[in-house]
Amino acid sequence: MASRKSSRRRGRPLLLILAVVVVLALALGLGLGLGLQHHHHHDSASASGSSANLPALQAPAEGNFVVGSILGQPPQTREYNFTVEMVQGAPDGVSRTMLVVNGMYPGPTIEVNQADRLVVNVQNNLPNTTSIHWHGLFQNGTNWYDGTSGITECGIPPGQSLTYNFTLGEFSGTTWWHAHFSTQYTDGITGPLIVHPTAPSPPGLPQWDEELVVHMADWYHDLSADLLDAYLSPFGIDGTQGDEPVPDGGMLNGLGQYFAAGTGGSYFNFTLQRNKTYRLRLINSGSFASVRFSVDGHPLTLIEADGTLISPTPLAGITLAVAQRYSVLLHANATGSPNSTYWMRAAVQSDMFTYDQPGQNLDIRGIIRYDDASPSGLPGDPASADPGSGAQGLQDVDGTTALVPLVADPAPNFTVAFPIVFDFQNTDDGRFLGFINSSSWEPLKGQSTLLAVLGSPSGYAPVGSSVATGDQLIATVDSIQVVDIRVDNLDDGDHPFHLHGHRPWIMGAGAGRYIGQSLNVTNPLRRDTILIPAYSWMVLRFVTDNPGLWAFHCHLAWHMAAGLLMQFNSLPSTLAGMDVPADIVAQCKAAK
Ligand SMILES: *[C@@H]1O[C@H](CO)[C@@H](O)[C@H](O)[C@H]1NC(C)=O
Ligand SMILES: *[C@@H]1O[C@H](CO)[C@@H](O)[C@H](O)[C@H]1NC(C)=O
Ligand SMILES: *[C@@H]1O[C@H](CO)[C@@H](O)[C@H](O)[C@H]1NC(C)=O
Ligand SMILES: *[C@@H]1O[C@H](CO)[C@@H](O)[C@H](O)[C@H]1NC(C)=O
Ligand SMILES: *[C@@H]1O[C@H](CO)[C@@H](O)[C@H](O)[C@H]1NC(C)=O
Ligand SMILES: *[C@@H]1O[C@H](CO)[C@@H](O)[C@H](O)[C@H]1NC(C)=O
Ligand SMILES: *[C@@H]1O[C@H](CO)[C@@H](O)[C@H](O)[C@H]1NC(C)=O
Ligand SMILES: *[C@@H]1O[C@H](CO)[C@@H](O)[C@H](O)[C@H]1NC(C)=O
Ligand SMILES: *[C@@H]1O[C@H](CO)[C@@H](O)[C@H](O)[C@H]1NC(C)=O
Ligand SMILES: *[C@@H]1O[C@H](CO)[C@@H](O)[C@H](O)[C@H]1NC(C)=O
Ligand SMILES: *[C@@H]1O[C@H](CO)[C@@H](O)[C@H](O)[C@H]1NC(C)=O
Ligand SMILES: [Cu+2]
Repeated sequence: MASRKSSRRRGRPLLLILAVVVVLALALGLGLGLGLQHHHHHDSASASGSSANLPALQAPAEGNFVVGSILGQPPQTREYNFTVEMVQGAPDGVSRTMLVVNGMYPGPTIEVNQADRLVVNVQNNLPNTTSIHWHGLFQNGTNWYDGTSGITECGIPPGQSLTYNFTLGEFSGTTWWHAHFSTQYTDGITGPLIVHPTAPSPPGLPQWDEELVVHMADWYHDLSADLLDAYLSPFGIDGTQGDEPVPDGGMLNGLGQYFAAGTGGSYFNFTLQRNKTYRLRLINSGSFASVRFSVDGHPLTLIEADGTLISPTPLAGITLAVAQRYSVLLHANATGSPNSTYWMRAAVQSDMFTYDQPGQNLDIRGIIRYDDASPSGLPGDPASADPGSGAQGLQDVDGTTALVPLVADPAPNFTVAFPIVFDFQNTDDGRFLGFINSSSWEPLKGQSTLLAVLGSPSGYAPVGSSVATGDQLIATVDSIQVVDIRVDNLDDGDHPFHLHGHRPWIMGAGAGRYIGQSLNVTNPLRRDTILIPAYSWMVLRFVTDNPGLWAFHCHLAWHMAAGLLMQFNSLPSTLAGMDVPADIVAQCKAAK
């Protein structure tokens, strides 16, 4: 178990400064220089020797991002075949080894209606274990298909396969799927997941004609396993323990622009029909940075946040924290550009970056092209990001406090509260890890928490909160209760926390610590990924009516891998009467 020692981060203790000096001297002495770790293949022709035989990444097709045609179809089972594999790709002009599904980045868009059954056969052709998580879905009665390595499964071993088979339940809206093993999704194992509602649209929801998906991310030129090693090493990636790997660029629907390497990749193009209204489903599938989305010449109207419909809110642009989603409406009637083309912008936000990344380009773009535009015309004036005359005075909005759900969904009164604190700490073995209370999570070896709980329903993680073997901080509730998670962020960074299997109400938030401030029960926002700002408190509320082990973690890939994760164990007595599929149990045995 990793026990903590001190909680200093960017106020460096003298010891660490000395250690950095020693390492600098060593590195110089060995002729390594600094920065070697993270820009060794900026030449687009270069690739690591082992990648010579890898298949090539496919170019993203516009059709993978057009959805909506299945809306209204009768309930049915929709089947997808996923092959997870290594490919060689240069999505921003820089060649690297990527981990992807079916040779595509982003992977195939999954599109279902809420009453459907989804079956995904996943074949793992990687040299490492993998698993696929269906972000934001409830998995009510099928906790074992949540896809969380170490928690609900042990991962699919190399060469093996697993069929995920579940219904959608309460969720409808915009979400995504991604690998949930270490930092693997950072390398490309992600894609959109769109769930259309079966219920009719509520009054007040504006109509649209077409639906498009915009899947955005920050982007690294190195394999995440290597970046993670450097991040968790005694001296950190840049000489300072805890400084997260800084991305080289970003992606919009699988294309980015990295000009330092030469051509700078390409731009993703959407063709729009004049006078139609489009629902753009925005996803930040990245690992570290928030992304601000806007479209030159077009004001936007926000209507959805993480599956919750929002009272229509006009805005100039919107910033998505990692793993958050929004839907915005865009009316295609702009006239300002002679070529009838406009930039879509995915501006990668640098506020969390702690060191310079040479060559970095954070100004990531795609193109919206009207059907009356010449096929080769580029948008004018690249420097202008003006949302147009219709957007005078429009602001962005805060995704935690400023959004009002379209359909009132008042929170029930809480019955049980779990206070927690989180921060980053040095351990007594010299590591620098994320802690919730005094635990830094590590996946169990050859076992999932789910199987551990099933093996000992009252003993492994008794009702209440406890720290089980291997730093598993688990809060167990064995009856239907309304839980308040009272979070104090004691860290100097903002963290997008995600609760699996639920869409909690955000009951209140503010600077400092939670000392009983009043909460908002009237119509608080519900969303599954919530940005918790530095040095602040937040109260999240959910109902334990969904049996299983549910991870609650920071979605920054580096922080989750550094242990910033705890689990809720809901209704273990109900779970004890359910059978975990034999293949999932067998894959845990294989992982031993
Ligand atoms: C998935 O693969 C199986 C076996 O190869 C095949 O029978 C099935 O048609 C495939 N399904 C889809 C949706 O491609
Ligand atoms: C999926 O689960 C349903 C319900 O348990 C079952 O009827 C069906 O056969 C399963 N499908 C596959 C492909 O395993
Ligand atoms: C597989 O895991 C090992 C150990 O973490 C790592 O060194 C290696 O880079 C990983 N391979 C890939 C393709 O991610
Ligand atoms: C779009 O709407 C404008 C204003 O109503 C109209 O003048 C124009 O003809 C329309 N264009 C198309 C292609 O429908
Ligand atoms: C585009 O349509 C919006 C209403 O959706 C209107 O407010 C705006 O003036 C129109 N812009 C142009 C250039 O016609
Ligand atoms: C998108 O359109 C621009 C302008 O016509 C073009 O330069 C670019 O190659 C297109 N992108 C792709 C991926 O085809
Ligand atoms: C229109 O597109 C062409 C071809 O890409 C480009 O040369 C021209 O500068 C564009 N016009 C404007 C006003 O940007
Ligand atoms: C919730 O609590 C408030 C005050 O604390 C009380 O007025 C209200 O009746 C309670 N609601 C329910 C459903 O118990
Ligand atoms: C976290 O620590 C606080 C303070 O020691 C304690 O009151 C709380 O119960 C702990 N939370 C959990 C989930 O164990
Ligand atoms: C509670 O949240 C709603 C948004 O859902 C907002 O309109 C209202 O002003 C908030 N009330 C308080 C007391 O903060
Ligand atoms: C989960 O299913 C149970 C039993 O069908 C139901 O009572 C409960 O409300 C469901 N919870 C969610 C979150 O869907
Ligand atoms: Cu974090």
